[in-house]
Amino acid sequence: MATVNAEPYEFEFSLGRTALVMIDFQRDFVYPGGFGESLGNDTSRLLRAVGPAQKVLHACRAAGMLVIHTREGHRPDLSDLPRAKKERGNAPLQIGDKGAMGRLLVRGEYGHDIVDELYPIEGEPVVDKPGKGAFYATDMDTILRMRGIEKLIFTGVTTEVCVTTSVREANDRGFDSLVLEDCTGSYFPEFQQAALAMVKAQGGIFGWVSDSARFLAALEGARRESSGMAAAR
Ligand code: C5J
Repeated sequence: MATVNAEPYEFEFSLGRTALVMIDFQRDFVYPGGFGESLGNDTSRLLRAVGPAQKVLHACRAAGMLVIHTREGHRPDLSDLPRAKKERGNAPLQIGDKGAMGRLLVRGEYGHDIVDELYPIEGEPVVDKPGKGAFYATDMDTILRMRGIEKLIFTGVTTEVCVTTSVREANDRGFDSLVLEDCTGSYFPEFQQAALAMVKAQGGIFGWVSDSARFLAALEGARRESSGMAAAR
């Protein structure tokens, strides 16, 4: 068992029952020329989360934890894109229109895919989702339950939209969620703070919040403990 120093109190997890969830680290959100920028956002605020998330990703892979990635996007014929989502924002470019990295938020396009630094490797499930939440209209819940997962470590973008929508969905399905603050990003600093405050309010009404340094320290402790136990056998 590993214990992470977190708010509102310590978060305990075991390697075999915990998954790292990487929400929507797609070029369309993180880089200029994608969907995020088409809505008038400064993408550099999201790029800051990539370095810390990469450290966590490598450590979780080394520890043998399940890593699961999500991507927000739509079928090329846009048959799964609700009118309300397409028209919302009244922006000059809409989902499905051609941008600098291909058609915005369309599966198979360069911009829709995950940034190189965090690219999935063989065996890591990638969940394509048409909505904000990782569980809506996806097989996320099935994949987690088939592996006996009970606890989720959340990273990703954007904090107040797809990350915390997924945390709320996970909460209602009985999972415990820990959000790593510096591995998440928002285009709006005030929303970053507010979204994380909401997760941990009222004794952790949706989950826990910590950061990459505190999580990595706990993971290292768990790894040392399990290799010590293996050596003693
Ligand atoms: C948004 C997301 N912000 N992944 N998507 O539209 O947070």
